[in-house]
Amino acid sequence: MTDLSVRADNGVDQHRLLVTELPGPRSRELMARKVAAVAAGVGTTMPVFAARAGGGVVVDVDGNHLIDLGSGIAVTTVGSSAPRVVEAVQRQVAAFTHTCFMVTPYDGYVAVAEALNRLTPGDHEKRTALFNSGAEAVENAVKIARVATGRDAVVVFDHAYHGRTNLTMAMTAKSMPYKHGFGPFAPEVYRAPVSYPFRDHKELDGQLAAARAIEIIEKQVGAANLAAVVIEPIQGEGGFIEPAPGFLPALVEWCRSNGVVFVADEVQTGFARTGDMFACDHEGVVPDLIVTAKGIAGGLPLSAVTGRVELMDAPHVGGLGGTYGGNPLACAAALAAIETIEADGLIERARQVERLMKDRLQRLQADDDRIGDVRGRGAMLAVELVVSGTTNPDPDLTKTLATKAHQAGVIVLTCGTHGNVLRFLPPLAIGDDLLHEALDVLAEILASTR
Ligand code: PLZ
Repeated sequence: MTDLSVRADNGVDQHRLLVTELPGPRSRELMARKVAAVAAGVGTTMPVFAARAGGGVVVDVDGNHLIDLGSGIAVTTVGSSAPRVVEAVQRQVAAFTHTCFMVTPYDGYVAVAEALNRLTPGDHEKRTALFNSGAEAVENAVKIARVATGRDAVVVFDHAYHGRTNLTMAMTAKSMPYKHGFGPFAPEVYRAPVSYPFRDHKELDGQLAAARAIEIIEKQVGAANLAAVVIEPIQGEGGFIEPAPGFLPALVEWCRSNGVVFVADEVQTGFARTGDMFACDHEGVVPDLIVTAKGIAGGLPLSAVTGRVELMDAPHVGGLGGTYGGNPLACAAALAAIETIEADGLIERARQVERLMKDRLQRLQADDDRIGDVRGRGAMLAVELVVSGTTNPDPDLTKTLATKAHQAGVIVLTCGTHGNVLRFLPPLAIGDDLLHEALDVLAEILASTR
């Protein structure tokens, strides 16, 4: 029995409740206005408009309460109305909204830089620069690596996702919908094979997968031309692909001995999401530069590049920046989000979410050979769906399951190069009962599609 007395701090009842069909009449009306006013290229996962959100629930404009297993794509890790974030932003908005850090700086920016220098992997001397979006931070990491090394080339991986700007489109692997028709793309971006345990030969362990990538890099790019290797420690949009143990450490070692900057794109994996503060921590990987965004600021737009002082200080004064980068509201939110992660033990909470969800997903898998793989870490988990008795991707089933989950009031997202991965990214403010209920819904839907 769900405890209806449980409420998020902003009063949102923590239970699933459907008072209309989904989408309800108000959402339909708003969707008609959206179609008439918003560019068609900006799609939506669900045709349901949000009114409030908190804890593990999004309330729509018709009063339906949806269980949130998406966190607005891994952003609201501390919750979508985390009390410390709300309070800090309210205090800051009353003080001032913007001066531009490049004009008259303010302490919030410096404090976020100090926090990132302290929290990111490695105890070397670091510096940080702040930006607005994940893509913008990835671009800046490449700028920094290029100026520091005097080299041009950048290596990324199969299934990678790094953003939608011109350079990051070149770095992103998947054509549709991210790149199709939007070229020409930035030059000097090369792609290497990643480690994908579910689809690689069983003998291809992390070391061998790294050796395969390194051989291609050496032959097709040449270490002497290579500024940076950029990789998501667990790939996000590409399918929640967790490389075999040893893959990332071997790549780092090769980068170190060849003067290549190793850049971890932790935009999706960062800030307690994977059961470590950063996914790199899992294997003790120390990136030269780390790119963060999403979970950093409880929903306000902020991103960062943090790294070795000698790399970060390579660009000339005035070479890095932007009008809004490190906006005071976003910095206040980030400091409050970081405090929430540390004070509320959210890293441990992510590990609890993993234990609860993985156990149930693995039990579903034991009875259903369409679940080819259950994977991920912390509150970044996924199932890869395949045609029964094969490893062939089943994007149609994935789409059907997602749509049925949405209609039942559970927000889930899909991902993967083949669109056959159902991913789960609950906010860490969600309760166990809601996780169980969402998994009950998933189990029913799986049974109904057999
Ligand atoms: N790097 C690893 O996951 C953003 C994209 C959703 P921005 N992922 C969600 C979509 O369809 O646009 C992402 C990421 C990784 C970079 C980015 C880009 O971050 O803040 O969206 O620019």
